[in-house]
Amino acid sequence: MGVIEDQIAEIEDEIRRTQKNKATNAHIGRLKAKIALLRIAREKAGKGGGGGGLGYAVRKSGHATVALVGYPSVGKSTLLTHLTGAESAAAAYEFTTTTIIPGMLSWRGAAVQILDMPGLIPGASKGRGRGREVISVARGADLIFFLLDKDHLEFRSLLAELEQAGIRVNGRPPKIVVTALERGGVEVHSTVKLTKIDIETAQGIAKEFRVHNGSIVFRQDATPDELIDVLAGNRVYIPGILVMNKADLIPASERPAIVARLSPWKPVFVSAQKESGFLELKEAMSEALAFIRVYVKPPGQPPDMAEPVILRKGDSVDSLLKRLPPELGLSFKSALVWGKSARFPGQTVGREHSLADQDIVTVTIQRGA
Ligand SMILES: Nc1nc2c(ncn2[C@@H]2O[C@H](COP(=O)(O)OP(=O)(O)OP(=O)(O)O)[C@@H](O)[C@H]2O)c(=O)[nH]1
Ligand SMILES: [Mg+2]
Repeated sequence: MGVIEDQIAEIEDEIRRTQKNKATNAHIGRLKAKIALLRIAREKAGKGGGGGGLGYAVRKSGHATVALVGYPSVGKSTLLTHLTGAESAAAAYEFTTTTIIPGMLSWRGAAVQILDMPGLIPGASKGRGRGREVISVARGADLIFFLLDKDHLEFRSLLAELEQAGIRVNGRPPKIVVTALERGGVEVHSTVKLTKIDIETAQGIAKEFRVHNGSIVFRQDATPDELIDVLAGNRVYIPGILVMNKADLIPASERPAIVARLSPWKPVFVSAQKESGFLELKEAMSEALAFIRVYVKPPGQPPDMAEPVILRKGDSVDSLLKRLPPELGLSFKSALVWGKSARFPGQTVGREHSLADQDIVTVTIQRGA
């Protein structure tokens, strides 16, 4: 264990020993902020000099990327192979997979890249196993499948590993705005009643992040951890789906107990080997990835309804332009939109406009460009 590791362990210990009450809130908040900062330092140190970025050379492709995360031997490689046809060796011993193996799944016109990964075990974020690399790939994914089998129902420790690396599964960015100023101390404002954090704690956490002057505006009843997430700034918010594999080994009578144990998560039961439950899994996947279909209508012609452009909810006209011939992006003037995202049919919009499912879009370009 490194020096940073020791420091983190020491502070975690101090938090455990500290009695939790009103008088110690601010102190605990600052300790948590210190841990967050040390973890950021650890990530930076772990990346080394060479290039940085992903530990593995995986190029994202398709409309979205799904990472398969789970303990060794739960059936990640079997699932990849049966879902996409990509070969990834499966075997009855642990750590069969030692690198990232991609496959492609076509579903309702969308191409989804699935990444098989080495098994993940607790301690991964501290560098155990291939954990660091697995986590860095998961960070870049658009969706995570947590694979379980009946001998590995305890997935919360893996979730904690991802949490420690700044990945917030099924979370949303906290509605907190921090603005740094030159002087005047740190002012705390809120548009809702704060029940989980007090002003002193918020100010103390901000100080740890070197925000000595400025304002913190809470638009939700946030926790100290959520304020730390906003100040740390390197968090990613990724949807996750629990996939209960090897369902062929689970008698129907045992399912309710498993469902109860995993609550409030709702697992999708599949058998990678027998290819059962795949339809439900793909439906859950495409819902989580929130694909939308946008039809392009060349000026003066009917829209091309046969080949929609696949985008994701919240994507803008700019994302659409990236999928069209580059000339359109370069000489872009405006877009005309018909459909749910338009205030009226044929509304003129700019690059920033968010599109909706089934929209029809005409791109107009500058003359002479
Ligand atoms: N009965 C049953 N066995 C399965 C199923 N899926 C996988 N297995 C078996 O479980 C064992 C492990 O499968 P793998 O696909 O290698 O598991 P993995 O998660 O990729 O394992 P690592 O690469 O070591 O992390 C193999 O013996 C598979 O045949 C399933 O749906 N049902
Ligand atoms: Mg494997």
